[in-house]
Amino acid sequence: MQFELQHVDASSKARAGIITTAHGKIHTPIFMPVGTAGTVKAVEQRNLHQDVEAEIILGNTYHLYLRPGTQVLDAAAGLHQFINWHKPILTDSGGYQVYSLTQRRKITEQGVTFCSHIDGSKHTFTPENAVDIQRSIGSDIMMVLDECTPYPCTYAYARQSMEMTHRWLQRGIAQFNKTTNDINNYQNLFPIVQGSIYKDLRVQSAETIAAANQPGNAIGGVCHPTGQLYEVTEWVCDILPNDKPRYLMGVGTPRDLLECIALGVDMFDCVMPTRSGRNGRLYTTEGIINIKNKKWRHDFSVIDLQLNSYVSNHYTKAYLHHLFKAQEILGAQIASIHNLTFYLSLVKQARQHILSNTFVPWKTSILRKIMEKL
Ligand code: PRF
Repeated sequence: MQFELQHVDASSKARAGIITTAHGKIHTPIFMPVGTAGTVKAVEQRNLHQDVEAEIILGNTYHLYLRPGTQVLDAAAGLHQFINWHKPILTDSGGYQVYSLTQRRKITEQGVTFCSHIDGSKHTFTPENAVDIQRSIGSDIMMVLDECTPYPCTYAYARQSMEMTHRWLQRGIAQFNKTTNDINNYQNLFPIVQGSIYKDLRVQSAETIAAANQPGNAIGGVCHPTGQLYEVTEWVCDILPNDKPRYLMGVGTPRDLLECIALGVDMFDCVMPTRSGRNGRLYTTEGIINIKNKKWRHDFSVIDLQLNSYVSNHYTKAYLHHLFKAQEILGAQIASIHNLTFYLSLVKQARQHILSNTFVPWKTSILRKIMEKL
């Protein structure tokens, strides 16, 4: 994997770059739609290409391992073939989903043992098999197994957990280095910074992760309120190497994206555009809409004239309101495609403004508009 840092904004730390993978180029800053179980929920791959213009999507080791399982993925020659998506894929390592989805789980030095949320069956993820499963998936970027500390979390717990995540990193790298993959020869492994909200731990973790010298680096564990999200992101970005992409995991709102781009983050993923879409919450260039609200019942203007995707500039708010009221599946589809188009368009505009050194004034003016509730 190659990362070309093209430009750093003159009045912030925002960066524009290009990542080259075996499945094509990614222009950063980028947002990655979340395709948990081999599907970006309610959005067909063709729409991801043609409407959303996604350059990379996410998959989850946890879900894909439980279903369809590595036997099917191996027989299909990997996830790209299986789902008919031939651009880059990043997979999360499974740890985070174990912590957020399963009730009974046990974390030890060896790994994490959990019961499937599907049928209760017992499984163990280790730093080694997390790499092996992601080899079967064939993702372009795989993540190491980590522990995402809960929030809030004591200093003592955060330190112990971070140290274990660092030991898991060494095991993950060792496994990565002694395995290969016929279906994707150019897989990459990203380590993850942890350390909760404690500055000395975050600094120590960022230094350890930088020293691991992988092709890109991720920032995890930032599930906490906005103020600390920006603070933690800034501490870590200032330490992670400039010549490698930085991925902030699971973030966030349009505001979070722009504020963290300003701090030097290059990659984001979040379920927000798709999950909010399924709930009838739309991000538009005019502001935020709850399409279920009766004020849209007679509004025959299109969802968003300024976005390029077909659904945004052909279907009316009144029609989408009706689909949600009638609980029609098409409502969730249109809203998900629309919201993803909005997110991808936002990072694309951010990139253009970084390249022309107008990012900071643009960010201020656009945030005022798009975060307003309509
Ligand atoms: N670790 C992993 N995946 C994640 C996170 C993390 O810390 C987050 C942060 N909340 C989202 N996804 N492996």
